[in-house]
Amino acid sequence: MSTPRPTALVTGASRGIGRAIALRLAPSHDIVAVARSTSELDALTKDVAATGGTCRPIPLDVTDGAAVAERLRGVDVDVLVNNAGVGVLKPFLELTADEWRTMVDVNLNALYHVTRAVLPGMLSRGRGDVVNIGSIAGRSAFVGGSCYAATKWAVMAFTESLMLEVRDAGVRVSVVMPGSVATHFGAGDPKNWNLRPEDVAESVAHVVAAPPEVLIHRLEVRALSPKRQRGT
Ligand code: NJP
Repeated sequence: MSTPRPTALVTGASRGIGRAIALRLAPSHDIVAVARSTSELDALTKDVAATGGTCRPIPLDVTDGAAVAERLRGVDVDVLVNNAGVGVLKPFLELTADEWRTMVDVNLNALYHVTRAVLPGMLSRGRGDVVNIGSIAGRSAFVGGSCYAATKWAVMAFTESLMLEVRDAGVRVSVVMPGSVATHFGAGDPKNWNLRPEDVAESVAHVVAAPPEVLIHRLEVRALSPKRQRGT
């Protein structure tokens, strides 16, 4: 009898880094893909199936706590990747209250909703991985990042506190902190030197594949040099 494959739930899987993480983990995990865009989740599901994997799309707004609890009830998750995030990067006085609230809701409050839904199962099984996608903005502030950087600092603190809380129960909690990645995130066009979403996905796969007794708690991933064209 074959052993069932572990399940990886990825939020923000419809595009960008989350999509790349889902595709990277699909050869070794059954994927549960969460985001709001149904058509993009369907496209991911087809792409995963084309490589012989399985992907269950769950269209969901991760800021809706009641909907998250309802839709994730009974879903056993071995690996949770809290990746969904938004960035409105502009001077503080130009940020609207709605933009501020959305960033706090998606980048921080949703971590409560989604983690709260799947962590009890991990604790009862005595194993699991929670990988939060932070940012180097969670360590270095920048102009235009008053709210975004604040949410990513909060992700760092949440990650470390939860790690200390659940490590003895066998659950590993980690943060992967990328530099700039070529996605549709925030404003501005991707630069040639940016990290690719696949680079971040590789780091997440590395964290999850660590030997069972090893915890890679914090991983900062940068492009080698903004002064060099990639591949030169
Ligand atoms: O962003 P993007 P990235 N409910 O805009 C989803 C961090 N990061 O891949 O709902 C559910 O391409 C949205 O799905 P949809 C960043 O902070 C990035 O670059 O369909 N899902 C989409 O799948 C974030 O934590 C850079 O619109 C919601 C995804 O989030 C993570 O990387 C640098 C949602 C966003 O895809 C992924 O960002 C860095 C909601 N309410 C850290 N709202 C970078 N790109 O440079 C959004 O250091 N989503």
